[in-house]
Amino acid sequence: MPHELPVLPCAHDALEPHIDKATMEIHHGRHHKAYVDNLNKALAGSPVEAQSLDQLVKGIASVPENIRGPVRNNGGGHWNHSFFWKILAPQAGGAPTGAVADAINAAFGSFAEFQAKFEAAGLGRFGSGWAWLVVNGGKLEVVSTANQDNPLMGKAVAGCEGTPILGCDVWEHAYYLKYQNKRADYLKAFWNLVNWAEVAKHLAAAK
Ligand code: MN3
Repeated sequence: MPHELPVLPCAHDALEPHIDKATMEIHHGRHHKAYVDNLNKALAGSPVEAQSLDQLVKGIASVPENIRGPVRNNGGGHWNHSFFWKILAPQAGGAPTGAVADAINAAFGSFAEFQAKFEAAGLGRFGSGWAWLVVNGGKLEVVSTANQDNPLMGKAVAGCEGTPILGCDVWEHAYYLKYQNKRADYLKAFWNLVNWAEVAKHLAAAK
C-alpha cells in the first residue's frame, strides 16, 4: 500500500499566532505531500516497496542504491513531518512535568538549559534541517540533522543517532512567511506549542 499524507491533528489556524495558517497549509498540503508523492514514486516496483516508513528510515543503508537518495530525502521528509505535526498543539507548551521534566533536568540541569541547547542546535544548523531531542543509549541528547535526515538513520548517514522524542523543523519553509530570516524568534515561539504529552509517550517507548 502506498504511503499516505496524514491528516493534520488540528486546524490549519489552530497554532496561531505562533505558526500562521498559510504556513501550515503550504507546509502540510504542499511540502509534506510532495515528500509522500515522491517517496511513492521512488519505491514503485522496488524490492522495498512493502516496507513500513520506520523500516525504510532505520534501514536506509540497505535500501537499493539506485533509490537510496530519494528514499532518504522523501522518506525522511515523510517521517519527520508526520512526527512534527503531533508534537505541535494549541493550548500546549510551557514547561514539561513528570517523567519528561525529570529526564530533562537529569540530562541538562534545568528546562532553561535544555531550551538554550535545543535553540542553539536549531540556530546552528546551516541551511535546512532539524533540531532533535533524542534518547540515545538510555540518555537524553540534543542533536541536529541536515535536510530530511533523521537520527534513526544512524551516525554514518545522519551524523548522529538516537530515537527522537521531540523535534523542530528549521527549514525556511517552516517559518519564513511569518518570521522571515528570524529563525531564533520562530524557535522561541515553538515552546508555546510543544505537546508534552506526546513527548512523554515517545520517551516511555524509547527507554
Ligand atoms: Mn518542513
